[in-house]
Amino acid sequence: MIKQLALAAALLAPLPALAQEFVTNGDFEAGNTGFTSEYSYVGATGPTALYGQSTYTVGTNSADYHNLWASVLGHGGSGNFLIANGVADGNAAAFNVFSQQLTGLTVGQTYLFSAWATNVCCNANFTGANGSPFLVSVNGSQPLPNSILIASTTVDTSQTGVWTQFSGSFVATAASMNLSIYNSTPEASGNDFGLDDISVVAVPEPAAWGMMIGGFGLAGMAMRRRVRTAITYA
Ligand SMILES: [Ca+2]
Ligand SMILES: [Ca+2]
Repeated sequence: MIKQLALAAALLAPLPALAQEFVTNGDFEAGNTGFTSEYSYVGATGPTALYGQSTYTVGTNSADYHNLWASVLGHGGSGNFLIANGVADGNAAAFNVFSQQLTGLTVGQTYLFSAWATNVCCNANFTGANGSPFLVSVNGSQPLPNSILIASTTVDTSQTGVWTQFSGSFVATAASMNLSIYNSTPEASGNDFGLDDISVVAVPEPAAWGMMIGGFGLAGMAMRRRVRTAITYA
């Protein structure tokens, strides 16, 4: 009976966490660490702190860094996020705003990338054009097609401060691959954005689910057999 209870408890126990996170500090709560950027980091706050194209910081409110930016908070309403003054597409010296070497990947495994983006431009004092499409590449920096394009999104001026999730999947071709997020708008002015909660997790394959379900089935049969055995000989 104790064995049966133990087996039943094991079957009822929560599944081990399938979603191992492969991105370090993707929520930026540890600050400006764990990733590299071709943008220039600015540590200080101030009304002109992020005036320069291709500058970025990790902060809690975009309005602290640019007097034309809206007051946008981190994804979920608080916390750190990456705040960037996006540069025009084609500026190869400052292309990737976020890059990180993913490690521990399994070749052939499918992974799901996702991240949240928002437009921080602008407040009512800004009268220029806007629009910040993102492209996300994996395994290499620019230019495409040397890297794998896995996701893109566009955050426009009417969506200032609205966090939008974008996602895509890729198959690992090496245990260590580069994840890069870059901005592809051709217009520098008004092209300013926030990023938060960048994530890469393995996608369970149908075969894996089948094996898991099959495993439960076998375990269930084993338990039923034990129960019958117990009844017969008790
Ligand atoms: Ca955050
Ligand atoms: Ca800009």
